Amino acid sequence: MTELSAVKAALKAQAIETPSWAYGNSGTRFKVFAQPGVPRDPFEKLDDAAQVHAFTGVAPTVALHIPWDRVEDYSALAKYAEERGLKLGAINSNTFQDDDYKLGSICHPDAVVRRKALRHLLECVDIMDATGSKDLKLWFADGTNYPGQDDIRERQDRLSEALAAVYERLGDDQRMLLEYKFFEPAFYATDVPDWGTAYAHCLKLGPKAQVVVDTGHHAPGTNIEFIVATLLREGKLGAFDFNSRFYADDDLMVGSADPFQLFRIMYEVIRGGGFVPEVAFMLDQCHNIEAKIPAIIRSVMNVQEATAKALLVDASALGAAQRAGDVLTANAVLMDAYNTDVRPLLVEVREELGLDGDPIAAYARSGWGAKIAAERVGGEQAGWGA
Ligand code: AOS
Ligand code: ZN
Ligand code: ZN
Repeated sequence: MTELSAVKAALKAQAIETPSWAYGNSGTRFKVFAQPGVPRDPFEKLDDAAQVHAFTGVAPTVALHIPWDRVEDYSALAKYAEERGLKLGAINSNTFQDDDYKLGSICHPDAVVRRKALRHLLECVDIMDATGSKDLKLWFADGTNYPGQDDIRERQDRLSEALAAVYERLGDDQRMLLEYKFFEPAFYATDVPDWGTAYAHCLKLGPKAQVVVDTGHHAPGTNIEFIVATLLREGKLGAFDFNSRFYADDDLMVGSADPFQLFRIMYEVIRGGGFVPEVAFMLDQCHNIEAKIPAIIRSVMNVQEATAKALLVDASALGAAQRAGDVLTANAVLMDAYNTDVRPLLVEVREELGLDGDPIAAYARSGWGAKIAAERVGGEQAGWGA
């Protein structure tokens, strides 16, 4: 059996990055339901993120999104984070909310638009220098809606050229993380649709380029853990954008739609040696109808539960059954771990960290939600679903 102390140590060492945009108002293209007390600026988003970290103990970094989190002085923002026990995490670029990007950004047919998009990406690296962020997370809305609209191959050339320019600009300890998505907002062809395309670009770029797996960006039925295993094997899995999907890029709380899938993914991460600190565990979610801070706390807990179950897989029993070709036993070993109620274990882990065993209840008791609802008037929208 896996040593319990090692499981606990791993759970204490896990770090889950929360996204600044999850704290702000968000919605679908039909409606944004504003919530009382949402942050009005990036500093208040950090105040809320500090609550998530305070109650879970495992959410010490916050991803920023430029321009949604644009501030005058990024070093001051980093200092503000540090004063609250946080660090600034990945910088997420945005080349999709400008009229110029109607036909794409770095893949656009017009070189003037491509240069504008590239300038933004390079500015994001400048911001990383100021914040101390290690990761530049790149998701491109680029693609085409109709066959023949643009040349698929030329768009790949443009993509490759821009990525190479960004790669050149990275410092020694900085990475670029390339995210793929098979559809939306483009509906015919996305320029980075799948892990194979992302992997091919990252391979060509070099060791500082790695792939992001957003769990919501796959066609139904895709075996995501196979992708995880393959990318890890090739040393190219940089990060996760965790969320849940039922139909498309639903951005629901991670582990809510399919906790078994999350467990299988975490098992492959651990099996492939990607656990702490190689692979960044980031959330990429929006909380459109539920209270945001408790939903983020819940999401962190869901990742912890899947991780705990994956850590509990009896590797030697599993290996023995696999080598013996004992299909049923091998499957049973995996399912035993998945079916373990790890909540008491996680209560122990939290108490050993000096935290309340029930972060949701502790947050509710803290009064933070009522305080921000009273103090903050006129919260801003995160950027989605305008
Ligand atoms: C978009 O679908 C992607 O998931 C992005 O990772 C992300 O949600 C966006 O860039 C917000 O920063
Ligand atoms: Zn994402
Ligand atoms: Zn997405």
